[in-house]
Amino acid sequence: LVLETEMRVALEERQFELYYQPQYSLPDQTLVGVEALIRWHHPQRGMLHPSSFIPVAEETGLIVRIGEWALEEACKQAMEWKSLGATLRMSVNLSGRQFRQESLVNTVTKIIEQTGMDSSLLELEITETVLMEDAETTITRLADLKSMGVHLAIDDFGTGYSSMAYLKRFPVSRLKIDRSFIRDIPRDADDVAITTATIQMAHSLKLEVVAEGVETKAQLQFLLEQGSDMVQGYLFSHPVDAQHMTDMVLTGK
Ligand code: G
Ligand code: G
Ligand code: MN
Ligand code: NA
Repeated sequence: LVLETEMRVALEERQFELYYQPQYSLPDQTLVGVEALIRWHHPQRGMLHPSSFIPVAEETGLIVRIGEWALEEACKQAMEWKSLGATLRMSVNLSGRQFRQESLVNTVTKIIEQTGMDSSLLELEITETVLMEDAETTITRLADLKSMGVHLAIDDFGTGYSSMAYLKRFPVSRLKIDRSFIRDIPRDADDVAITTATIQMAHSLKLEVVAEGVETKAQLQFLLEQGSDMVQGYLFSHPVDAQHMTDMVLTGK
């Protein structure tokens, strides 16, 4: 309850901030996009990561307002980078409650209009678990979003229970392999097998693959060999604030 009140205040007093983690295409390792990741500068407790407040925001429903703020902020930032000559895709996370919100499509439309966002640069990430919860409804919701020109990605792929039949029917462009499968590559033979198979399956379904949590050169080498389309992780960069990301955008790294 305290946290809920504090989050309402945080929205009003602009205590939330977006960090950005770069994503690179393979094999060229060009900077092609960023994932927006929310942070909370709590007046007493310092910088808080989403794991400490997003679940509560989700329970109380405040995630809807926080999510609108994040989407608007991310779109503004993408357009600012575009004005500097850098056309980067902007990936924004949607939680289950946001994805199921009746008003989602209207909200996304409104924010795209207000910020002048190029909708083809916007990607919404939804976890595999959320997508599979009510898969039939998911299909129409995804189709509505796609008709706006927005791209869709399945986040944390491999941690949920995807049905291949639905994967085929979901109008998504990308699949993000959860970092738990990348962590022990190349040492863990199971993770090597799972990641190899996931990349092959995704490509058979004409989906692009983003490998998350890439921390080592050996992991990168493996992903290059297996044909992962994109990588994201500490090997390249931690999530950084807008100013730092702008510096990276301007130097192309
Ligand atoms: O930033 P990491 O460092 O701690 O992020 C942890 C989790 O928080 C991730 O699973 C991510 O999807 C989620 N997250 C980060 N930013 C947002 C956001 O703006 N909205 C939602 N709904 N989830 C977010
Ligand atoms: O669930 P989602 O994929 O949206 O969350 C991204 C989370 O992964 C963020 O918390 C981000 O800080 C974290 N992250 C990004 N790159 C790495 C990495 O290379 N290693 C680890 N351990 N975590 C990472
Ligand atoms: Mn994500
Ligand atoms: Na993820």
